[in-house]
Amino acid sequence: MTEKSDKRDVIYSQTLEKVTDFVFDESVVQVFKDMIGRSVPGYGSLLSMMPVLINRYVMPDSQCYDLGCSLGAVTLAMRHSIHVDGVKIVAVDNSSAMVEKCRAYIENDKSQVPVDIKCDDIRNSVIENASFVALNFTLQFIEPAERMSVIEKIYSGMNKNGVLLMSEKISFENDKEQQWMSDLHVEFKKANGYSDMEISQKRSALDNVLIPETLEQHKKRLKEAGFEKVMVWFQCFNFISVLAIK
Ligand code: GEK
Repeated sequence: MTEKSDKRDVIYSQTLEKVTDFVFDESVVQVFKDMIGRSVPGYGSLLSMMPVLINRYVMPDSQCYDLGCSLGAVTLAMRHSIHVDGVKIVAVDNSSAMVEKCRAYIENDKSQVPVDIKCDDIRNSVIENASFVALNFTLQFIEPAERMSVIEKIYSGMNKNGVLLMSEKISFENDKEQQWMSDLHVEFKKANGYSDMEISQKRSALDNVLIPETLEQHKKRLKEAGFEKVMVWFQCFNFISVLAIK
């Protein structure tokens, strides 16, 4: 499907008088696929592994959640990789523009696995009978003080042996590591055609919106919430993904 949402991201390509906080509005929806692919190192590789993870961990007669679903990339991977009976997918995003476009993609998709797409804040979502929950680059947009209650709620709505897949941009305690990894992230964006000005304006827009934590902070929170095992399964520069097993 070639459409509005497949446009190239030029949102920060002109000098802005004032850079305002980043929001997931209609203008972002239109370029989102391009934006996330050119901005998040490893996003495509990570998504390409979803079928393996979903096929391995989703249990029959359970629910799968895609929290912060955007245009439904993970939801679609779930739909195409679930080979057990009685599974429903719940996809949640609090951007109405994202949800509207996500609905269109899901309606166009042939799979019969039921999907309930909700325009809601994941802080309000009810999680129940979950065997697989994806927080793919979403927790980073929640106020740090509110992250624990989101993780605790997910944990208590999951079945025994259920899996939380959580991907995040991270920071590093070691200053040199922090510098190297953010330099590599900038190199990645430049290699993908973003100018220095675009990179710098986008950074300012995300400053108060995307708040990265260290891997240690994430692991500690997940363990405190009750997850038995927390494993990093993917890393590309300052972007990681973990599996947390109940
Ligand atoms: C993907 N998972 O393509 N409640 C619900 N949604 C939220 C909230 C919230 N409190 N805060 C942010 N969002 C996707 C990519 S993008 C990551 C996820 C990125 C939503 C927000 O509207 C956006 O759609 C998504 O989380 C984050 O695999 O852009 O870096």
